[in-house]
Amino acid sequence: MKITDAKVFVSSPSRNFVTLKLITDEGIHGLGDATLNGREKAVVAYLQDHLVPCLIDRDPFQSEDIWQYFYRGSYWRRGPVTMTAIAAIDMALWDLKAKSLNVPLYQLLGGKSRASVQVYCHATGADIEAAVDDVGRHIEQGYRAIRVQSGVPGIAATYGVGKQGRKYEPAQEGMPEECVWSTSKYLAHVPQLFRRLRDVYGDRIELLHDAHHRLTPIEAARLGKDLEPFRLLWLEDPVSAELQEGFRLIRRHTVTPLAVGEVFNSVHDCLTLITEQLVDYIRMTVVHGGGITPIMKLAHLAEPYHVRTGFHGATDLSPITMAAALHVNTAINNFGIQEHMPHDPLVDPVFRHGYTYEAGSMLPGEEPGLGVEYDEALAAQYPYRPAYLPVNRREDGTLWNW
Ligand code: CS2
Ligand code: MG
Repeated sequence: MKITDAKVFVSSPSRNFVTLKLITDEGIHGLGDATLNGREKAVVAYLQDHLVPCLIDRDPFQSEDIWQYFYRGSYWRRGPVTMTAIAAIDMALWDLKAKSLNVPLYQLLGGKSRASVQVYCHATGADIEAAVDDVGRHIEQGYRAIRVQSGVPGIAATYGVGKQGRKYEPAQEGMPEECVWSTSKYLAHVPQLFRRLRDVYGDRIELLHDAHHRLTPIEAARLGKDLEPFRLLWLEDPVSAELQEGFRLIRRHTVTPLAVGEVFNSVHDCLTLITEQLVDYIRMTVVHGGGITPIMKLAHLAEPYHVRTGFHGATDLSPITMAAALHVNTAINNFGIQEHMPHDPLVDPVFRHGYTYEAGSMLPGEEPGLGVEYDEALAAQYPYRPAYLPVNRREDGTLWNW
């Protein structure tokens, strides 16, 4: 089998997605997600101008060699644009391989290690009581693990909390919104939120929280300590993730489990965190981490260090990445939990998928390959619209972590 053509699509059914389609001489095609929130066009150019021309006439079964060719061969390694582009190709190759063997992808990754994949959802509210109510709604939908974010008194807009009761979306059309951040107000507020949640719901559910990289290590250590009585499943992204050594300090002070990695794109970004057991869950996922090939290696590396996976699954990752994550999660031993932030209803008809949600868990489905089909005609009805994540400033105007 040979790759004869490749197409890169950009479509915006409610938000932007970049999709790669690899076409072969045997009439089978493979799909990959190439979406990098707020930087979509950079990945399109990287794929179209630099990678796709090198793919023509290659054997799509050689997924390892093709991955190494693009990773090692470029001289310029790593970085989110590069790794998202390589990830799209890698996903499409695995999709093609599994389709041509007529098996769901998880069968090629080790087969079924569990009956289903436990997911966590997002509950949010403008204030504590609104967040408590939203948690109740998600319990009714069957979720047993819930990430909770709420507005912070004195801060006008909090990332991760929808505006005017709407669901939040990790990008907004137009130029980036500028928000104001106060660490002291945040640190005083979050323990009150989780105290109330445990008062109302007891131990019926697992609770998670995302600090969105906004703290310093000693502030994160304080928050972790303050949250210990409320037994979180994890505290996510407590500090900006570049300085892995910063987690040593947090770890010395708190037994609140830690999760990190949604902005990582290489095993080198998490090597210290894993080998020193500084985190409990690693969140680097298929689309931004270079594809299924390196994510499987990452999971296997983490296994002896008691680090489990907790892959990123926000709405800016397309259903192709969700499908890939579910196949990986089904096969590996050290799966922890999967983020599930359901897409807008416009998305699923464009990316018809075999994966399903039921009672707090998901299944990858039994269709050959990833189990996703891309409706090109429908996608063409939703042209690209520039959209960005917000930026954050501290109260004195200093630019701060988003
Ligand atoms: C968040 C995301 O899902 C999460 O954990 O941190 O909303 C994240 O901010 C976006 O996916 C970034 O594109
Ligand atoms: Mg996050």
